[in-house]
Amino acid sequence: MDDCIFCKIARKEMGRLVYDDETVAAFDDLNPQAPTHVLIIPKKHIEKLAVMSPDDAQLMGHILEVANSIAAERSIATMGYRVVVNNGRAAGQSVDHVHFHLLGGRALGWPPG
Ligand code: DGP
Repeated sequence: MDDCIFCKIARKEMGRLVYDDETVAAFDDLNPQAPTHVLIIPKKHIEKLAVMSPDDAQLMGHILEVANSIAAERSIATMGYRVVVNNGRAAGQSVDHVHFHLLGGRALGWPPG
């Protein structure tokens, strides 16, 4: 998608990736809500979680593996961390390219707001 900001980041036209492979990219959130706040995305443009297809299941599972390895790299794995997907406006989704938030490095409250 030409005008999608996360597609541009995945294509390295802006920002800086902290993880990059054939199908997945990750970068630090512009507005971090925790000491570690990384966004992990499929390079394929998928608007939101709800519209993923069965063919995307492996890709989504791979994103969770990437989340685990970034958490280990950032030394937040032992303490605990959270992986969040906001789906739709009422859930707080503001960018229409599915993204997994990896949050950690502090105690995280529950339930979320
Ligand atoms: P959400 O509200 O779930 O759609 O999360 C979108 C996140 O994306 C939000 O935490 C801020 C972040 N974000 C928006 N634009 C940019 C950007 O251009 N660069 C980076 N690194 N993060 C962005």
